[in-house]
Amino acid sequence: KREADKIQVAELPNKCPRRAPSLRTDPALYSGPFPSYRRPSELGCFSLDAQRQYHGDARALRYYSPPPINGPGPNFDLRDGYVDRYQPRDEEIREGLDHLLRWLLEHRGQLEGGPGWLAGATVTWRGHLTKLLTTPYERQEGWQLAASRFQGTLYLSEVETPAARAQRLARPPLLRELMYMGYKFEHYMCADKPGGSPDPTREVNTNEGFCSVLRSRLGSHPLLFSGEVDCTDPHAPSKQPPACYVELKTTKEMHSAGHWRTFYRHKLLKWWAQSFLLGVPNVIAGFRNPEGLISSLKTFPTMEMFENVRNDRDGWNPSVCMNFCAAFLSFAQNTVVQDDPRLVHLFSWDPGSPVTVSVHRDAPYAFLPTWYVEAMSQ
Ligand code: 0WD
Ligand code: CA
Repeated sequence: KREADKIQVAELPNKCPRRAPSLRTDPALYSGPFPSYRRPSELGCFSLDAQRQYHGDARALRYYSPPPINGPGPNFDLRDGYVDRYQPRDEEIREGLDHLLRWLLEHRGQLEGGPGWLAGATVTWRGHLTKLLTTPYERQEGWQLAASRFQGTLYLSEVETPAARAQRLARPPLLRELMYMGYKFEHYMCADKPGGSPDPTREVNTNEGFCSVLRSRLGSHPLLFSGEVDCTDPHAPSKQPPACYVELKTTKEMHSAGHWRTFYRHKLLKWWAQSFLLGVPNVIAGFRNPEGLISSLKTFPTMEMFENVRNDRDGWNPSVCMNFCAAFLSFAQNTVVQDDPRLVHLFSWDPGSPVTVSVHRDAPYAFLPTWYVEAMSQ
């Protein structure tokens, strides 16, 4: 396993013995058998309220409440409330890993796996792992991940690239509305209480969120990560999280085999990576027409998504995604040797290039907050 990981790190030519190591991302390099991935188990959860305040409980969890099967079918107006009932989160506030670190600080004494388990683990957001999984197939957006080792644990926190920041600040009005529509769909599909009905007249406030904290392991890499969960299904066959969780998505109504093919090759890869990591068994898609109405729904079981591209030469392969992620974790573990919360190894990737590394100290890249480092050092 270790040997296999090493091969992917570009060999240093003799003429240039001091060149910094890098990691290639070509899919062909990672097409081995599917690596072991421990079934994710939930360690706990937390909620962020309408003011983005942390609570160590499930108060922001919502309950899956789809329209009745024998009813008239959905007719959700996703644009409703965009102008007058929308409270978007302030995206200038960079939270890094802070909420997850607060959870970890408050539960570090109760972690299963023994006292040494955390020291050998990687701690991050699920969303960061999703980006790693899809990297071998990504042709548009690069990423930067900051890494620090502290008390043995490797922490990974995304840094917004200059290109991503520029794109966010210049986000076209149509794209802004599209983002709102994704959240609005959740309000048509979820209730605040089990057995309750959705209330689409309520304001959409994207500060609110429910996050699950999970333990898993990819190959030899123990993982502790957190991801935002849309809702839980009170009627799910398993009441045990994450098996009861449901991911909600909206996508354009499709009208040709070509549309479906493109959807399978690109969007479904992202849906699969995100839900597979956390162990969410089903993604419910709402298809929206050009007027912003959802008129049909479809369930995509996470474990069946790959079937849509299994025989497609231009499709994606889950083994490649997971093998690359494992190789990146080995690369990061081997690169970040010094245990120092103020030291940052910045891993940068742009499509078509290998992952490269640069080293930084303190601001602006250090991301482990003083309150965390001090409390953990007590
Ligand atoms: O500060 C940062 N750089 C980031 C913070 C980047 C990514 C995430 N986060 C935080 C957010 O504060 C959020 O509470 O992590 C949480 C979500 O974590 P995740 O589950 O690891 O992220 P991801 O899988 O990318 O997204 C899950 C959902 C999204 O749903 P869709 O259906 O669009 O995938 O979390 C929401 C979004 O609804 N979300 C965010 N909400 C607020 N701020 C953000 C964000 N930056 N990113 C995703
Ligand atoms: Ca969602």
